[in-house]
Amino acid sequence: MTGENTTYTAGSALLDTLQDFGVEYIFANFGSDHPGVVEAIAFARAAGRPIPQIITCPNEMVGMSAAHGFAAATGRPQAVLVHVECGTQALAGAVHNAAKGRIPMFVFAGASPLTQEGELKGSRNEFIQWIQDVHDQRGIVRGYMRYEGEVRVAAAMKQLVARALQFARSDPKGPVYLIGAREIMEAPAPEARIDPDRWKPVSPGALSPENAAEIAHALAGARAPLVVTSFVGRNPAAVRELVRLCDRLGVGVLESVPNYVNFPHNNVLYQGNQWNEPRQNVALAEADVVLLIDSDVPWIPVSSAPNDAAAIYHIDVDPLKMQMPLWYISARGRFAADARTALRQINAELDRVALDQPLVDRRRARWAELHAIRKARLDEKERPGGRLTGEYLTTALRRRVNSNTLIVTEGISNYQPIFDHLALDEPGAMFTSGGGSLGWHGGAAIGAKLACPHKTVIALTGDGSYMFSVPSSVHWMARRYNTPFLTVIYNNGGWKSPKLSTLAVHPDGYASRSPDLDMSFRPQADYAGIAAAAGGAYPRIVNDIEDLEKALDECLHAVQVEGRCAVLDVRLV
Ligand SMILES: Cc1ncc(C[n+]2csc(CCOP(=O)(O)OP(=O)(O)O)c2C)c(N)n1
Ligand SMILES: [Mg+2]
Repeated sequence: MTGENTTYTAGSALLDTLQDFGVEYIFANFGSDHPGVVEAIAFARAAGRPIPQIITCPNEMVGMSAAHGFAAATGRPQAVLVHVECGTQALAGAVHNAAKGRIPMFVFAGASPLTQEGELKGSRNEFIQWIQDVHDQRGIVRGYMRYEGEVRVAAAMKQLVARALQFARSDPKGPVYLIGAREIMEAPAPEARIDPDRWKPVSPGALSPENAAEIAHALAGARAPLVVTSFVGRNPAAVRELVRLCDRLGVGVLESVPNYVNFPHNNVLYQGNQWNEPRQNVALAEADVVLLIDSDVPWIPVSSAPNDAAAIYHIDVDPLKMQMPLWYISARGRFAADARTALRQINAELDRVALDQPLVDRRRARWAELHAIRKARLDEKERPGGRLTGEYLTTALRRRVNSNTLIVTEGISNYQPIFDHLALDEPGAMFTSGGGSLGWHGGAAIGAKLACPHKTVIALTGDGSYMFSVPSSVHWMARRYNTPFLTVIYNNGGWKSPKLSTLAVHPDGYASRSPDLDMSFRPQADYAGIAAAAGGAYPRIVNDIEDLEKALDECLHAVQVEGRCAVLDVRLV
């Protein structure tokens, strides 16, 4: 090869380093800042050099949510490429979701050229490059990134990418952000590769032996020991240790705002999941020792809290919650440790302890009793011939879920019915965004399907969250990249949650008597039709309960047999 195409630039260095670190996809939205990268991609392809696959993302939030879904399903960080400060802003709430959900990923944005009179290759030649020049592009996302920086010389590109990925993969994991101006991306860079083995993430933190013993003894001697968790299920190996611990000791498990499947829901020790219910949780009230492990919101004190005498032990890779201005629980001990490592240590400690078996049996019997009461309550809501509720819809879905199903949920006011009535046992079978910025599920489903092409991916969403998700971009991408999945819309006619929020604060105010709180979506859009138009999805609306089963089967047929997306819009009562 000859001419300028032979130049190995910072753009090439970026691609090669991502490739060497095992990044499989770059979710990309290009602009005038990217000639160096676009040329480097074409150069690598022409030269037969492997680089990550480029996924064209018409919308940045969808792209970043896809990287999120991929990493949540696999633990493997992917890359997102966006256009200067505009594209960074268009990442929108996906930045929040990745940060709060502790999802590793690498985000790269170009920056406006640094020169304006042709001094360097890449110098300004388009009007927009003055308009997009801002003082603090990185400041847009600084509050959310585990690491952010600027590539100031091409020679530093590989080390900066490696360093950013080291942060992303070390606890607490999360997104990282790098920028590079146009001239930097065009500048020649050294071709020498970096050895990813020398840039491994920090090893998981452990308990001290004394702390492991203290927690093991507290649990072993408790009257009613309870684990509270939200995301221990992020690592299925940690769930196995948790099940072992709870089974041997008779410890109950309460999920609070779960982001993953943290404990088998059909184990008699399982005590349900807690969200915004404005009442005291029974298991939490009964517990005398609480092991809080991997949770950002273990309870909501004004509604539900452990009793004052309970001894609380808190294990988290970040027990200080360094990104949260206000966070406190009255714990007896706080320990910065990885959940799986800590649970394994506690289990090892228990191997040396003689257990009081009658005490273990009594505890187990009490948790089993509460489990059965809860189960009976749930069964009641599943009766055939009932109304078309979120509970009923989820139960119909459960009958079609198996070990080959992967669910992403943005069910919002139906989060709890979804977790309750899917009653999943397998860690990894379902996850949420872990954050609160709506519109995540569509992109996440694409990423999950790229990660697990042989699984049936199902995205559950509220109607509002469906509209937030930029379904036109989602379904264009799903067809273009052959990632068929089923979307089920829990359609309650608009935004129910802000209405519930208002009524919780003003139960008898004007709003409680108002017929219209400006949160209704009537007249409704043809949600499924949007997906059909954008990506050839199979569209289906269910108004009547009798149509539900057949519609679900037909949608799954479209996904599993025809290989196209399906959108099932279920109008709930
Ligand atoms: C990006 C973003 N905008 C606004 C909100 C505030 N918000 C929280 S829940 C909700 C309603 C979501 O509607 P839908 O998905 O239909 O769920 P529902 O509450 O009706 O079950 C809104 C607007 C948010 N969390 N994120
Ligand atoms: Mg809704």
